[in-house]
Amino acid sequence: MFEKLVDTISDMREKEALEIAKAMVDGDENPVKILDYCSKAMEKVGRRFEAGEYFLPELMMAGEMLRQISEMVKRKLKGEVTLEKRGKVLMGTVEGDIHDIGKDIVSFLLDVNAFEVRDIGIDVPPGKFVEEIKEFQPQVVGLSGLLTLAYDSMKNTVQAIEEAGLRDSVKIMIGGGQMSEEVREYAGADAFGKDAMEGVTFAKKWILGE
Ligand code: B12
Repeated sequence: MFEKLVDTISDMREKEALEIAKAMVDGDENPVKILDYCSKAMEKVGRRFEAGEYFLPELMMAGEMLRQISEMVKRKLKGEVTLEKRGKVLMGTVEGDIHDIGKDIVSFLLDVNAFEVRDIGIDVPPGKFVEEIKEFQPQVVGLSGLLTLAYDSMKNTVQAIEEAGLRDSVKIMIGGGQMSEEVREYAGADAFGKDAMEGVTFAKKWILGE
């Protein structure tokens, strides 16, 4: 079933992919595992794009399929959990980058794990992060980015937070397709998360000491 999901998404068989996803969500499959396999499918799509087999319309279609599947999973998880919020996380995709599927997954996994999340969207300039930190006062800031140009945006964002005198009040995590431990070091962030669950793990560690 999981392999079929990966194949239908990466082969752009939208109707089938959504049907399979729905059957999995309605069945007893682990919702987080469904999203993991969707990410695998997106990697495949990305490789085909790189190889010149796919173009922008395919990227967009894949993005749309994943958004719909995320919504199904989200509804299912939302129905299962209602917990009192136990800390605040500010999430955004950094300046120059408009990819938001991964960020949205991180945001809603944090949400269902009882964190109050303020998601400030895509292409967010460093100054906007600073403004929002002042207003929302999160303990954790999550920066998402999928483009190599996001490396510098992440660095600039961390720098702006530091210049505003707010660096000691927040822990900063980064993530997204092209990110790595090296980028974390370059940007001056506190942690790099390879998937959305790691984002939840960091928030639990930093906010709840778990
Ligand atoms: C779908 C897609 C798009 C869609 C995005 C739709 C949307 N609403 O997001 C559209 C069509 C808009 C798009 C546009 C472009 N794209 Co694009 N896109 C992709 C694709 C195929 C999938 C991305 C995705 O959604 N993955 C699935 C999600 C779930 O994975 P994820 O984001 O990595 O998130 C997971 C983890 O990384 C983590 N995570 C994410 N954020 C965070 C944050 C924190 C704090 C933590 C802890 C964890 C975390 O959790 C998530 C779940 O586990 C990738 C290929 C790839 N391999 O990534 C290319 C890719 C990212 N795009 C690419 C490119 C080049 C572009 C364009 C420049 C194309 C163009 N010529 O216009 C534009 C960029 C425009 C811009 N300024 O941003 C390149 C980037 C290359 C590079 N080195 O910079 C890629 C890698 C494709 C490729 N192989 O060439 N794209």
